[in-house]
Amino acid sequence: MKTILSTLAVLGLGLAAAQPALADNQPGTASAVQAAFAGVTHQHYTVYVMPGGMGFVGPDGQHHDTISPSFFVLKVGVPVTFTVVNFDDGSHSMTAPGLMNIMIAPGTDESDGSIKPAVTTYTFTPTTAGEFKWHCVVKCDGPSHWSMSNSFNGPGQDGYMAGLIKVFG
Ligand SMILES: [Cu+2]
Repeated sequence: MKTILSTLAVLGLGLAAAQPALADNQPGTASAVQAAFAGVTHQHYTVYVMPGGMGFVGPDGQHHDTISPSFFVLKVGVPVTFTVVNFDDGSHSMTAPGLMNIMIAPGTDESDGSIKPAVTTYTFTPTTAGEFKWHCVVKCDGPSHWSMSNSFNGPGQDGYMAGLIKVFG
């Protein structure tokens, strides 16, 4: 037990030491971000939209409509392309007011009952640093619509039909 506790203490110290370097208001952050993005001329994220049966399980034990991954890190002046693969036959969106608005095309219902995924690509260049919330504005995740209910930080459940985008300056 003592070994486990001291191991945890070491891990805790490690985390505590690592966190300040990631905060915006700490000395050295700007140069660390510049170094991390050095040579990056274009970012690419592939995102998957999964309908209820495929999506992650929520606190109610049921699968829910999910867009994954849902948290992103961008850089002012660095173009980013989102490639969104939609396995659902319904439309969705990734709407971040003041930053981006991706309207996601629906997949196609096939005669054998399967859904042919739709691929939507969206490219833009962030111009404003900050933390942005995105959420889906298309009513989805029926019948409960839980994925569209509010997280602590606004509309849509983070990790399902909402998330955050950090844009470094
Ligand atoms: Cu949606």
